[in-house]
Amino acid sequence: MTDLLYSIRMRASANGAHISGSERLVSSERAEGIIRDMCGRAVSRGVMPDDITITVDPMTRESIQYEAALDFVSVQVSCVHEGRSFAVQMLEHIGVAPEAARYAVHIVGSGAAPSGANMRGAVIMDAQNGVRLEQDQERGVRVSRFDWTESAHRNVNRALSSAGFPHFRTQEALALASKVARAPGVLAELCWSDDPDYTAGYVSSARAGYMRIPFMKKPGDAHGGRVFFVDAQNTRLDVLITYLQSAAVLIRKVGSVRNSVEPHWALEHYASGSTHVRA
Ligand code: WAQ
Ligand code: MG
Repeated sequence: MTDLLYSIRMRASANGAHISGSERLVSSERAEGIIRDMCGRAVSRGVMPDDITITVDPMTRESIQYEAALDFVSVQVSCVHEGRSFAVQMLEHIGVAPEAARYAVHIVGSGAAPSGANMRGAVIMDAQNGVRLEQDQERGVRVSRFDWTESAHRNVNRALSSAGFPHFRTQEALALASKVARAPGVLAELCWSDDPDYTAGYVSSARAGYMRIPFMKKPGDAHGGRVFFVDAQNTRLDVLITYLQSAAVLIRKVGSVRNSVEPHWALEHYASGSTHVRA
C-alpha cells in the first residue's frame, strides 16, 4: 500500500445547472475503478450533462483525521407531512430555533438557490434566526474529502443492508453527516435527496446521531438539498468552511444501526439526555 490517498471529486452539469456530484477518498489501487463509476453516475440521472469535471488530488495519510460514524436510526413516519413535522421537532430538540427549522424545510422543498434551482452544495444557516451565511447562495458549500475506510465500508454495508437500507445513497449520506456533525460550530444538519425517485432524508447531529426519515417529499419531486445549522455567534465561518471543503476525514468505526423507531420515541429518547441511541 502506498502512503497516498486520492481525493476524487465529480460534478456534472447541463446548461450551467447542477445534475450530480460525488466525492471519494480512496487508496491509489481503488482510484481507477472509482473514476469509472463516477463517469457512469454522471450520465445516469436522466439528463445528459454537457460538462463532467473530475478532479483528483493526492493526499498524504498523515493529513487524515479519523472519526466514528454517527449512530443510525430509521424513524417510522408514514407520509411527507409526518416526516417534515418530525424533522422540525427534532431540530428544535437539538437547539435550532423553530422558525429557522421551518424556513430550512421550506427552502429545501422549493429550490434553495435564488434562481429556484437546487444548489450543488449546502446552505449554512444561523440556527438562532434562520439567516443564510453561505457566500454563494446559488452554489452553496460542498463538503468533500470524506469516505469510509475499506473495512468500515464493508461493515456499514453489511449493517445497513441487513437492516433494510442497501442503497449506496444511505452509506454516502451517513459518511457525509458523520464528517459534518464534527465540524466546528455545526449544531445540526437537515438533508433530503434531489433525486425525484428517492424520497428519504435525515436530520443529524453529533448528539442525536443520524435520524433517517423515509418520506421528506413526494415521489416525482426533484427538489432537495442540505442545510447546516451553525451556532453563528461562536463560529468562525472561514474555519468551518475550510474544514467542510478541505479536511480529509475517514470514517473507520461503524455505530449502531436501528430500524423503525417511533417518532415520539426518537424525540423523547433524545430529550431524555441520552447521547446515543443504542440498539
Ligand atoms: N456537500 C454539500 N452539499 C451536498 C453535497 C456535498 N458533498 N452533496 C449533495 N449536497 C446537497 C445538494 O444540494 C444536493 O442537491 C442535495 O444535497 C442532495 O444531494 O438514509 O442522496 O446526493 O437513505 O441527492 C439522503 C439519504 C440522501 C437518506 C441524500 O443527497 C437515507 C442524497 P443528494
Ligand atoms: Mg450525492
